[in-house]
Amino acid sequence: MIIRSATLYYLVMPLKETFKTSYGVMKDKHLCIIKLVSNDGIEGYGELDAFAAPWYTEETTATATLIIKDHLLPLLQNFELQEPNQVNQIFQSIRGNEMAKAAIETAVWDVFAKMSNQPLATYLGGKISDVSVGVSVGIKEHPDELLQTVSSYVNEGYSRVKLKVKPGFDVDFIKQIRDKFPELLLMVDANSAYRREDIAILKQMDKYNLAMLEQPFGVNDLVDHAWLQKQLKTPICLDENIRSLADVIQASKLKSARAINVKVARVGGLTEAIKIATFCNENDMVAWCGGMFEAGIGRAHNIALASRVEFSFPGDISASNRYFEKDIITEEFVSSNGKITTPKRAGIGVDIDEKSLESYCKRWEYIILN
Ligand code: OSB
Ligand code: MG
Repeated sequence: MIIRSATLYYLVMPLKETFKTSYGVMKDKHLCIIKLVSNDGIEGYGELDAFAAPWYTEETTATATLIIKDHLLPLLQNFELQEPNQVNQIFQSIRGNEMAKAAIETAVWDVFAKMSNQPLATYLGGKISDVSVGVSVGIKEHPDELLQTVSSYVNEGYSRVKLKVKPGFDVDFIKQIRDKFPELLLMVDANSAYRREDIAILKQMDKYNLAMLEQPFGVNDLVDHAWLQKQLKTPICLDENIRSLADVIQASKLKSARAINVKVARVGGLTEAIKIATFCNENDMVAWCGGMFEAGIGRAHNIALASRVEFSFPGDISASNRYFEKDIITEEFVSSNGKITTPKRAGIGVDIDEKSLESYCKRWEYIILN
C-alpha cells in the first residue's frame, strides 16, 4: 500500500463546558482531521490532537502540522507499506513530535483495517465490544458546583470519575464527592501541580480510597514520583511523563507508578500504545486509555484501542455529547451504563458529517505525495 495524498482540515470546535485544569482554562478544542488516500483509493482518517498552545506538551497545532508536512509525509512518499506497524519504525528518525506522528499513523491503521475489511478494533486484536468509559471533570470554584457536575455524570451511568485537582482545590473537593458517593470509582489528576513540599496534602488525599492519583509531580520527575509512591497506598498513574514504551520501562524500574494513562496522541500512535499496554500487563501495572478531548475520529481510534483486554480500567473516553454540541461524525458516540460500543463496520467505522466538519473548518490543505 502506498499513500498518495493527504488532506488536512483545520478545525476549531467550541467545548460545551469550559475545562479548567491546573494548567489553565480551555474553551475551544483546536484539531486537524487528516485524510490519507492510498494508491487503491482507500481513505484513512486520523486526528491531530495537539492543542493550540504548548501547555500540555511542547507540540501545538502549528508545530505538528509543520512536522507532518515537512518531515513525516515525505518519509511515506512512494514507500510501499506492508503493514501499519512499519510507520512507527519509519518515524523513529524524527525525534519527539508524538502527536504529529500519531495523526498520520492512526490514519494508516484505518486504511489497513479497511483493506482487510475488519473493524479497526478487531484488526488491533480487540476482544471487548462494550468498552468501559469514564469522565474527566474540570476544576470548579466550589465543592457544591463540583458535586452537581459529578452527580449528573454518575446519573448518566459513567463507570468512573476523574477529578482535576490543584493546590487549594483538592482535599475539600475530594471529601465532598467521596462522602456523597462512597462506592464510586474515583480518581484525581493533578497535571503536575504538586511538589515534594506538598507531601502532607498528598497524604490527605490518600485517605479517600482513590483508584489513582494521576501525574502529581513534574513531567520529568520519575525519581520524585517513586519517592511519593513509596509513601502512598493510592497507585500513582503517569500521564505527561510518558511518551514511549522506553519511558514506561524507566518508570517501572524506578517504581515511579503503578498505572499508565495511555494516550494514542501522546505516545505517537497505536503501535506504541499497544506495546505499552502489553508491557504494563506483563509487569503488574494498569494500562488504561486516556483522552485529549478528541472529536469523532480520534475517539474512534481510542475506542478501538480500548477494546483490547489490557484496558480493563475505564478510559477517559466519554460520549460525543459530553464535549461538543455536535460532533463531526454522522453517528455520534453514545454511552449507556458506562459503556461505549465499538463500531462494527470496517476501519474506524464512523463517517465524517461533511456539513458539521465544514461548520468547524477554518481552512484546509491538499498534499499530493508523488
Ligand atoms: O491530563 O488527562 C489529562 C484533557 C486535555 C489534556 C490533558 C488531560 C485531559 C483530560 C480529559 O483529562 C480527557 C478527555 O476526556 O478527553
Ligand atoms: Mg492527565
